[in-house]
Amino acid sequence: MQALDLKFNLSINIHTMKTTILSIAMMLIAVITYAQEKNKKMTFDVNGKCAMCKERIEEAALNVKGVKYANWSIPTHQLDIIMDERKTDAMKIKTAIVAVGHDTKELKATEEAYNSVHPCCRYREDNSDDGQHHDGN
Ligand SMILES: [Cu+2]
Repeated sequence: MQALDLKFNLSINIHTMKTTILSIAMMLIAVITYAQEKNKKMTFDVNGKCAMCKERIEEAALNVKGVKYANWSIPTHQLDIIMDERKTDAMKIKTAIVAVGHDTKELKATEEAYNSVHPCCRYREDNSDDGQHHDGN
């Protein structure tokens, strides 16, 4: 009789434990899903110079799955993004941007990618169109 009781209690405890672990896991998933925004806005610096750069940068960003909006400003070099955080992240977007030759703060374009941009877009050599950073007159 006692052995049966013990077995019974043990099976109940295992069942309770499983239920507890399951509810914790479900709560965690709910929290993570909630934290990921469908229309997450973000802004970061991207190097470039002209309207051609603008087109190239925005196209590269918009080609990333989950990016809904991309607008790069020529004078400020700021790229405004709206993205679905469940599908993409900032690093993926930056990777796509450096792949077409434009530097970001964290990631830099390879020499090869940089050389693929139009000669008038060579932002590394010439800062004449850059309104914010004057290295000297
Ligand atoms: Cu350009």
